[in-house]
Amino acid sequence: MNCDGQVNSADFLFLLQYDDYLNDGTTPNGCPDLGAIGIATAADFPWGDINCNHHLDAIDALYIVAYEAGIQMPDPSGCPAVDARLN
Ligand SMILES: [Ca+2]
Repeated sequence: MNCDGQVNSADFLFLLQYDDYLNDGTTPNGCPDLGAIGIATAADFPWGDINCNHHLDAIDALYIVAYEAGIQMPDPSGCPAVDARLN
């Protein structure tokens, strides 16, 4: 999500802080900012919307920490995998 090529606690914390208004979703190094539309292959899902429900919230952060822990979360159809490379 922060375009460092890894799905890890940095992504989890960034999303959780965004959900708590502790950051504005601006990412480093030209990476799409949280909420940017038209980045993911699935149409109209905002960047960071891990579970493709059109909302950025703590549930998306949960998907990241679950991925790290090897826990399978519900996989909505048409939603890219947590670790999918999108561009
Ligand atoms: Ca979501």
